[in-house]
Amino acid sequence: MAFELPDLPYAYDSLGPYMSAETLEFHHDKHHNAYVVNGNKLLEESDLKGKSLEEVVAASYNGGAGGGLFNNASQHWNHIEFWQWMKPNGGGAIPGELEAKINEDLGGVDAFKQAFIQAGVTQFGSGWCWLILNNDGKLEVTKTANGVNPIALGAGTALLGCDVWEHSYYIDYRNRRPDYVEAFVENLVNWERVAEIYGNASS
Ligand code: MN3
Repeated sequence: MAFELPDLPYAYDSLGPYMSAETLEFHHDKHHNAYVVNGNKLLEESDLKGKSLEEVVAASYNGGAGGGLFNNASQHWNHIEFWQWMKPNGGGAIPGELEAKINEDLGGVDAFKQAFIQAGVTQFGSGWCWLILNNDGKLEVTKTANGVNPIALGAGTALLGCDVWEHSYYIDYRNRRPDYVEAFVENLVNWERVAEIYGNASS
């Protein structure tokens, strides 16, 4: 099954002032599209053609030895989710059941936000910070390098992820990655989407 670039689920100019139309045009139309185009070339030459995207990500990671196919497939998956993890007028209240779980496992919403921002800020170089439901059924804040994600690591379910590659924030925030991750958590996250993934993963 060939990879396909999904449309953004909102207008390019609808996430301002926290993420500009220019950032979304480059990030979605150029960067994400390149993962799709390059991934399809590599998929065509691989024996994973016909597998689901999740299966391609897991199989091509190969214990960390994954090459071009893994990098492009994982970044394709990461970005499909990333667009849906944001919405216009995002942030705000976290749906009750998820908020209770955050309070129980992570010491409260403020502590979660601090940990998530810290993970994004301390990811050296390109990568992602995550809120995952781990294999023990506990919430956990993690970070990964480059395109590595919880599917590759078999680390549980990704409930939320923030792209901390420079292409995600440099137009709007220059070198101020902490300000970007804070704006993501406070003003961009689509918590209904996060709660939906949590509900599916925990039921
Ligand atoms: Mn990106």
